[in-house]
Amino acid sequence: MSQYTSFYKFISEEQRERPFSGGKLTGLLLEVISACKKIAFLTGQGQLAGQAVGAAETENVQGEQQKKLDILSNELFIESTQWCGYLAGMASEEMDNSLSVPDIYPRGKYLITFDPLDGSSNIDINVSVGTIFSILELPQGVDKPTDKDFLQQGIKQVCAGYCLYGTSTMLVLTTGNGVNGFTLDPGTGDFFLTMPDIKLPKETNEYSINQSYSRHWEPPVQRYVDECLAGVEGPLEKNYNMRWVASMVADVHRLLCRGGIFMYPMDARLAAKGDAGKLRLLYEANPMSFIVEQAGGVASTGRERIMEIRPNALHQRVPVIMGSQVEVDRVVSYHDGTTPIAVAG
Ligand code: P6P
Repeated sequence: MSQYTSFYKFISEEQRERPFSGGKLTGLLLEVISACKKIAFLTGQGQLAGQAVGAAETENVQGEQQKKLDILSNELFIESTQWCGYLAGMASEEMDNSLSVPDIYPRGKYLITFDPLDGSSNIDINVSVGTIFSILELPQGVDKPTDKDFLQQGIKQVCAGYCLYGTSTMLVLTTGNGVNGFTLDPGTGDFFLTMPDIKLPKETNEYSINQSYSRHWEPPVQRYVDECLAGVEGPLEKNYNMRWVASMVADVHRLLCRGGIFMYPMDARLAAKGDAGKLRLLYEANPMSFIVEQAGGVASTGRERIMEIRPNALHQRVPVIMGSQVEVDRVVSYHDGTTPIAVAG
């Protein structure tokens, strides 16, 4: 008898505490998790997946070279969820526009945004990648959703999660009642509750940023990172460690496990390209912000709470500074009164 609670038992007991939920979100989540298990199998095969790995001949709407696994993972996600009757439509990093559930299937009350394989450039070097998803409610009176129906503030999310394909496969999820982590048992194909009620430490001595862009950063971020580098002799009076996996799911999972601050801030390089950040609001920043806040952390652009941003485009990019409250609050305070970099229009 496993000492751990299965995901199905956990979510069923959570649902019992919400008698009016009707089980629709549970039903959708079970299909999302089914997609994640299939993606875990594919990524776990590595080069043995033959034709499935390597670069595709295409670019996504972001202008990023797609991997075959990006496209496969996107297709797996759609196939696993569109039929279930709980979903009305979906939006993905890998698709220019949103997709309404076809008329051959019943449409439900939820919308989902997702990045099917975040950090996919790490596949070729066998470093962790992940799936990120966010679940919203279909606006009242809408039957077939279009892009505008997905443009909801992060505070409207009913669920957010990620699946990390790492040394083990982990699902981390919030439905607004705290954050819980589940590990996949490859033998049975079940997820088991291994990190109940995750709480993000308020303090940290670990920061996460791509240091190679430091000459492009805004002064508040340069000031904070310089203070971390100054260590115990500097104003923060402690030594810091630095980590950068270049896979948001892996970097955010680490700070949920042991504290930290993850930053993909605005920089002059991005502004010159006309981008308001690197990471996408609807399927990276918002779901991760929901999880981080539910675990007791803070998620900001440096100048505003990420989950209060009113989206204006499906693939909108934002600056991201999230993690341990004391550190994020400090970086936000350094932004006070400063003028943001003008984005080329
Ligand atoms: P850079 C992966 O492509 C991603 O979207 C995030 O997962 C990750 O944090 C970031 O980009 C890495 O960006 O510029 O360091 O390669």
